[in-house]
Amino acid sequence: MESIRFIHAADLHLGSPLSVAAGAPSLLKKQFENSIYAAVHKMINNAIQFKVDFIILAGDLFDQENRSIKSQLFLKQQLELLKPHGISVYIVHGNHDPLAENYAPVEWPDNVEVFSTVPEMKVFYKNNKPAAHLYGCSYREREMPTNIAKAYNKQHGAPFHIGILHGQEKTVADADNYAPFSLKDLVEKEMDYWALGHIHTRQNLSPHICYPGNIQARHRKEQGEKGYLLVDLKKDELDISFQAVSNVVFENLEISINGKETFDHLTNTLIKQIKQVSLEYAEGLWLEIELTGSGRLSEHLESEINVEEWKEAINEIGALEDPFFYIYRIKNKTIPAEVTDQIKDGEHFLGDTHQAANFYRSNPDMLQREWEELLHHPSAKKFMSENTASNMEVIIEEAERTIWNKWGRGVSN
Ligand SMILES: [Mn+2]
Repeated sequence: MESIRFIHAADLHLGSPLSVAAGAPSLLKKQFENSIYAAVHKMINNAIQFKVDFIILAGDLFDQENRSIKSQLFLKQQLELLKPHGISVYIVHGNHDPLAENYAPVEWPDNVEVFSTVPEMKVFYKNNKPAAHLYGCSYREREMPTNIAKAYNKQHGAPFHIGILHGQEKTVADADNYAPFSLKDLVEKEMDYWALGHIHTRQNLSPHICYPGNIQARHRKEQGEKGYLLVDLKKDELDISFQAVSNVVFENLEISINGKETFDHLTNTLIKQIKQVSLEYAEGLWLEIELTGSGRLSEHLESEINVEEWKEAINEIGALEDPFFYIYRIKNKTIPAEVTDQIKDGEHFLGDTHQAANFYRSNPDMLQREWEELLHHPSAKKFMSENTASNMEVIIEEAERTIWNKWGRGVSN
């Protein structure tokens, strides 16, 4: 029976600057800096081990238009490893690594096929017979305002048809410059599979139209395990499995201090919760911890020195775990016990503060409007900054905490 097996990856972003929390130990920083290379290498080994027919790289292989020579030589050397195994590679270039840009060129080995900047078809042969038609188009410039998918024309003569596209659905904000398409455009082409790239979060637009996401997280906002898709295409059958290859994984965890009377109790709970984050492949976890709830420990968590010391102590434990974990930030969102007690006892001002904070949380527009008024206030404006949209939640938190600490203490003393 006819079948093909391939790897679909995208958005390697080789050469991406990886900035990390300033306090991280140098060993971890090094490991993180090397993480994309390690992930790509793991994928190449998998390709050989899983005996795939070919690999599709759906754009943004390199992070910058100038493509560091280091990244190019690395990728070339990796793709060469596939050659003795008869594994081909199909590449389209995206907005980060367009073809027209000026870069020091590296010649690809002959098992690599790069799609040009006009939509074209390439034939994959298996046992000397056409086994798949692949359709693709590389970006010439950083911007690709045309709907190139529309120009992919299915040509009969092979059992399987695969579209490769670095682009974004029209309905997504900022799609205009990234080969915007509608789901209908893709469905109408009647491909067996669409290998998409550009969106860094793994997602399927339909069972056979998929973004694999990027291969390794580059910062805290790219959470969870990352990797590629392993695709098995048979007649009337499609099998897709996600394969994790990212070395370093970012996660956020929320821990409640409710009912925790001591730091060792809280520490045990935290470590237990960290261990529940299951990792398929990664060597370690980079964590942001958000502390919530209310209780005695809240008061101690207000001291930055305490939090820093506690964090260091937990990180010493984390360094010895396998996979290791490293906490790069602890956010304290706990409410001091005395504040909740006072609110319970009818302390109306603290209660009102809490209500007002919740009101602004659910009506950020209102806060934005009041903020803008303050921007023009003769004496307040020098303390204000305009870039607040993404920080509204933090501003509300800080305001609430400041009021609790000043007023709450004042009343109880
Ligand atoms: Mn892109």
